[in-house]
Amino acid sequence: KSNPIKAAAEKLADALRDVPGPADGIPGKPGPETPPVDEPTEPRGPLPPKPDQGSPATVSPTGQPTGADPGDMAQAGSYLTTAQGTRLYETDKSLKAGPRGPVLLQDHHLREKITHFDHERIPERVVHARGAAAHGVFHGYGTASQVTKAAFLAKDVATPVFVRFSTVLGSRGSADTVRDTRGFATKFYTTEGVWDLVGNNIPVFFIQDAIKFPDIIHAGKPHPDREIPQAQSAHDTFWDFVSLHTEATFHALWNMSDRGIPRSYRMMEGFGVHTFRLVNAEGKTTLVKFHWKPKLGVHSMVWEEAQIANGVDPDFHRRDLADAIEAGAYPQWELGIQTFPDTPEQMYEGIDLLDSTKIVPEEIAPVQPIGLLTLNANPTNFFAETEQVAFHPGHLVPGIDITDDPLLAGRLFSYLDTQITRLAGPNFGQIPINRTHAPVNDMLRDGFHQDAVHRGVAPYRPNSLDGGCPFLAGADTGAYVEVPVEVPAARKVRESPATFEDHFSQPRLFWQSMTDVEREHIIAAYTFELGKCYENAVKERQLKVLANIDPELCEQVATGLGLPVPEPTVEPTPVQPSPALSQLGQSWPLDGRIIGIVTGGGGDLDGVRAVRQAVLDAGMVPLVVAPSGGQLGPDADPITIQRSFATARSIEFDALLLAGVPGPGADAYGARDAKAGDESARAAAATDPRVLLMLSEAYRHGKAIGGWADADTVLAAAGIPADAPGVVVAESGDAALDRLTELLRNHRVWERFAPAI
Ligand code: HDE
Repeated sequence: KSNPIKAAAEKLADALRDVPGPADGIPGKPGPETPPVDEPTEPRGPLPPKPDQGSPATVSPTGQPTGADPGDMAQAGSYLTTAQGTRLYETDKSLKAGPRGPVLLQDHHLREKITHFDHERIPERVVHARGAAAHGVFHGYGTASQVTKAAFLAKDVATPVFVRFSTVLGSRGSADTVRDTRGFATKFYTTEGVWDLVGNNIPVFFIQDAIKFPDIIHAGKPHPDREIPQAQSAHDTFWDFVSLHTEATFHALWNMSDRGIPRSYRMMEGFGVHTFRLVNAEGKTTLVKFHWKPKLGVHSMVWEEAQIANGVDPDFHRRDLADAIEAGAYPQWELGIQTFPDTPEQMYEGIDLLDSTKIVPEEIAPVQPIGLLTLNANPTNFFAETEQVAFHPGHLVPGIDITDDPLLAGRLFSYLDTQITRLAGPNFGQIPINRTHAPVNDMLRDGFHQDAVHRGVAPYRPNSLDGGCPFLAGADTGAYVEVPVEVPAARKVRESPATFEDHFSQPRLFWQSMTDVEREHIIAAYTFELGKCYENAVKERQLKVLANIDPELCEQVATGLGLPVPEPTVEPTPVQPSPALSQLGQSWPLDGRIIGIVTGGGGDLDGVRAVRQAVLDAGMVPLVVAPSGGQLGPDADPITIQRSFATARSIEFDALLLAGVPGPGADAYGARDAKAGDESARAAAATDPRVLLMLSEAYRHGKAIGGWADADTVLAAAGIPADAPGVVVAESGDAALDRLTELLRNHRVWERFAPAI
């Protein structure tokens, strides 16, 4: 008697024999019947916009033309409708039983409107919650083709990108200019799939093993009882952890240096931190570290400036990025790699390449440029793009592979995991900003927020019912094939390599690479941060850590804290300084730098006009500051005032130009403070106290100050010697600007900062 199950199995086996044979999971080895390379389906295109709900074009806050067609605005359709498209006749009043009666539960529009609003927010990122982003393009130089087969790095290939910068510790609404690490995450929409380079502006990390991530973040975030302080490391729990966990020493030192308070996202370096493994067309592998080098140089704020900015303009970095892009000052970075031979030890010149608390100095492994990133468009909608973008170090393309860095291993798990909560389910890859530009042909199905309408009946392999599709690729048809790295036989242990135990030689190297003024800033930063701690035990323990970095650093901070100077506990090994780590000593382009042109409203308006044009011609941004808003000069040829004395503050400007400050408006403010017969009071009376504050801050913060006409009177009133470093009073606005521009190329007038040691 025939067995029906056996008969069915034989029938299935017959059917499968006819299915074109894929490579069947043997990496790099296409099967004999591999189908043609043509993709079986079209790439997933963007969803069509809903009727009357196209994406709104960017609206310029400064009224610059954006080319936006009013018909494109989400708000511009002819009639207001419900989410279901039913037209509405009223949206301001609920449905009631009579004008004074109770609101009726049956008001479907009220319920829909409020319910949707109730669910507008999604959880913020558990770290890096505060960010700003931009679109751009990446051009490969082709110089990496020797070491990687990644198609987007080939010469002249242009790849769209989306970059999100962020702080780490603060909530979504926290201030931008806090002392913190900055995220620098880039999504490359390559033809071979998405590659995410999820990096930071600091090349090392607090921990060597991902299992410590919840610890460092719990220590850095606000205290769980009162939820303070927000977006700061200057508190007991952070320094408690860092002082106990000395592998965090180097990252904390970078944070205490000027790198912790960047002037702009446009002026930061970026680092992939971990060592990655590249593989070329011949299968040869190379270990690399990724670097982003900003064309504008690496620049920072000074601490007082950053603190003022937190209050005066908490969106300082977000605004700076958006304004620069809108003004056409497109920020650019070169992507570079340090390359190391892929030896079994994975060491370079004694430095463990799997230890993310170590750098490889550029002097011993130069950064070789491999492409250029240009950010040239602001996001259209913050939520849709900046908030919903999902980066993941495991988004890799052929030619780029990972190493066994234990910090990276945990990240490869964490990003997808957290995004499933943050973006409510596993389908966030379908959100427009996250969509790959390569064809998608997966067998992932269903789940929350599934937007695709998948056809067919066989989302599984092997299948015969949907023609056996889709097939597997091989290495020669673009498959991502992991490098078959040897894994040495080993015992299963919870241990780190012995090389991970050196926590102080690289902090020492960093300290010794700093100039005097940078060291002064570091001392001030530790003194401030530890001074904000309450527990003496924490401060004393951190001073012991500093003693192991440098005795002078430790002594200065201890003096500032009023605590005894401890002895080092570790025998210092000699280190070779790395001048590349210093931010000083070079001259840089000035694109998008902001010059405040301060005028009392009277005086040399033609000079103001000329200098404003000269600033624009130099690719910088002039902001005219006057006693009140509105315009200066005749209606026929007005000068628009961008900032009044009430809205201007020094932190917004990279340099100041004084164009005849004492004027009718200024007198009105200053006169009340004048005392008869007092020379300096008379001078102060000629000038608004807010201008004097602006000048003294700019002076303290090492900013170039120039002027013409009666600028020296104003400077004298502010207590600034006209012959002080970086102060120029010239015959005309143009002459003053010329000299100011030269000073600005060094970012700050460094001579103004007294060396502490
Ligand atoms: Fe992240 N990190 N991270 N991180 N990280 C996240 O992913 C994590 C680390 C970095 O603009 C989270 O989607 C672990 C190093 C950036 O959307 C989360 C560890 C570096 C961003 C996460 C690290 C980074 C994140 C939170 C220790 C530099 C913002 C939200 C092993 C190389 C990306 C999210 C954006 C975000 C985990 C350490 C960079 C929780 C477990 C080292 C730039 O998944």
